[in-house]
Amino acid sequence: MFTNTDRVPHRIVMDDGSVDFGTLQAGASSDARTVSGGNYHCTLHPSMVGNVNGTVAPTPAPGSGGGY
Ligand SMILES: [Cu+2]
Repeated sequence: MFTNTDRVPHRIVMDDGSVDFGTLQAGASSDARTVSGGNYHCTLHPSMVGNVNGTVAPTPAPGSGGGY
């Protein structure tokens, strides 16, 4: 899910075209979508790019002993 905290609309699309989050107006949030990971860009601002690594949350290695 993306939330647009900017003052202008953005439209996030996965580079492979698998998911289009649609145009998000300022302050709007997209629907929650499942993505397999990869790069994305903003179709309205092609220089805006990013990456989704597909990892939901980091998990400590078993037995690492670091803990919290
Ligand atoms: Cu944009």
